[in-house]
Amino acid sequence: MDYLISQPQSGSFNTEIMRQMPDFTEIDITETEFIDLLEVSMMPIQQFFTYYKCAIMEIETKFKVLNEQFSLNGESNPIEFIQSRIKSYGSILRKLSSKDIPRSLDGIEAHINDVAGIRVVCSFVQDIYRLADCFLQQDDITLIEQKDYIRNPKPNGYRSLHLIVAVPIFLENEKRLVKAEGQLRTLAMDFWASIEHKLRYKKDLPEEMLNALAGDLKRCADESARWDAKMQEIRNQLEDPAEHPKR
Ligand code: 0O2
Repeated sequence: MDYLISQPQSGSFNTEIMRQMPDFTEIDITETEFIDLLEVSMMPIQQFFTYYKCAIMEIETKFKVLNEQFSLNGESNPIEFIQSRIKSYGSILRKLSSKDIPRSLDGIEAHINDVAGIRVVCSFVQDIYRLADCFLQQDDITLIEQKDYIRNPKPNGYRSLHLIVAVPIFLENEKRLVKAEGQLRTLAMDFWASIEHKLRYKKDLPEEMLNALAGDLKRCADESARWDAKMQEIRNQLEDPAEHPKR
C-alpha cells in the first residue's frame, strides 16, 4: 500500500466480511433495507479505521509543528515530506494469516501495530534522531517499541527508524489510545525502500535472477548509506567548521 492519505481499499478483507454475512436472497427485504443493513454491518469497521485516521492526523501535526519550530530557530526545515497511509485490507489479512492472529477487529487492534503508518522523510540522518527524540518526549506519546533499522539495517539493506507508539485521540465523549507506526528515514533510504518494495512482489522471475537482484539491492543500500553519511559530514562542516574541520 502506498503511503498517501488514503481509505482502506475494498478487496479480500471486504470479501471475507461479506462471506460471513447471512444470505438475504431468500428473505423478503427491499433494496433500501438491504443497503441499510449493509451500512449498519460496515459501521463498526468504518469506525474502527476512523480511529486510525485520527491518530495519523495527530501524529502528522506533531511532526509538522516540530518542523516549523526548527525553522524558527534559524535552522532549515528538517522534514522534506510526510506521507501517511492506512494499511490496506489485503496487507492486514496477509499479516493476520502469517502470524496466526484471529481475523477480528480485536485481533487487528491487539496485534497489528502499523494499521496507521506515518512516514517522515528527512535529508539528514541526525535530523531523524533529533525529531524522534522531540516527538517521544511529548507527554501524550507512549513508546511501545522502537526498531532502529538505521543502526541495525535488515539483512536485505532496509534502513529506517521505526517508532511504534500509542497516541490519544479525543472523541465526543471519550479519549482513546490508538497505536501507530512512525517510519523516519532519509530521502535515500526512502528511494531505496520504494524500489525494493516494488521488486519484492515480482516473484515470477527465476530464483537465480532474484538472488542476483537481491545482491544488487543490498549493494545499493550500502552505497546509499555511505552517501547519507558523507552528506551529513558535509553539512556538519558547513554549519560548524570549527567543530568539524575538513580533513
Ligand atoms: P505495507 O505495504 O507498508 O503495509 P511487526 O510489525 O513487528 O509485527 P513487521 O511487519 O515485519 O513485524 O515489522 P517491520 O519490520 O517493522 O515492518 C513494518 C513496515 O516497515 C513494512 O510494512 C514496510 O512498510 C516497512 N518495511 C520493513 N521491512 C522492509 C523491507 O525490507 N523493505 C521495504 N521496502 N519496506 C520494509 P509491510 O507490512 O511490509 O507493508
